[in-house]
Amino acid sequence: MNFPAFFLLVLITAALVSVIACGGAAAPTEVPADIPAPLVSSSAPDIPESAGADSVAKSKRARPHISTIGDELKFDRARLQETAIYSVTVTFTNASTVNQHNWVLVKPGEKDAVVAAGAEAGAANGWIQPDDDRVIAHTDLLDPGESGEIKFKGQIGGIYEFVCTFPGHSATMFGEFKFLQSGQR
Ligand SMILES: [Cu+2]
Repeated sequence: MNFPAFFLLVLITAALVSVIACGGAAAPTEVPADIPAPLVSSSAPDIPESAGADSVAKSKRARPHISTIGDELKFDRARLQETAIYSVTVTFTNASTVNQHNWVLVKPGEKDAVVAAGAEAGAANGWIQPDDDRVIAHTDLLDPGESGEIKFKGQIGGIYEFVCTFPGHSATMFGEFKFLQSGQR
């Protein structure tokens, strides 16, 4: 006597559950109308993520920024460091309101020689001797408030120097650019 009652209860429960499940399933069909909108916006950030090859390529391109410390004859970074990579694009901002500056990357130990040659080359050459093979890369001579970009290849591991070759600036406007080989620290 108890079993039939029990089965009836089970049947009713099962029926109720399926009705709720169907009802529950029916209601969500309207919710997805809302969900697709967030899905669209969340799939947009997925695009850069899925472009894995591209992000790997980007990781081989360093884009350091350097600036002057306001009107001081100093760069805001005394040291830049990159692991040997495909290419580097340095952005240099002349934050001074009065002075012209440049950013010149030179081979190890050649800073003073490049500055001396630049002083002879004069303002007409942006204080850099044309075709100086000790110079790896340099920005233009920037007026106050200007920014310049320079792109160059990653260098063989070592400690290079950067300097502003404007006469009188190199005593304080210089720093190290350290290139590390992959796996080096
Ligand atoms: Cu300078």
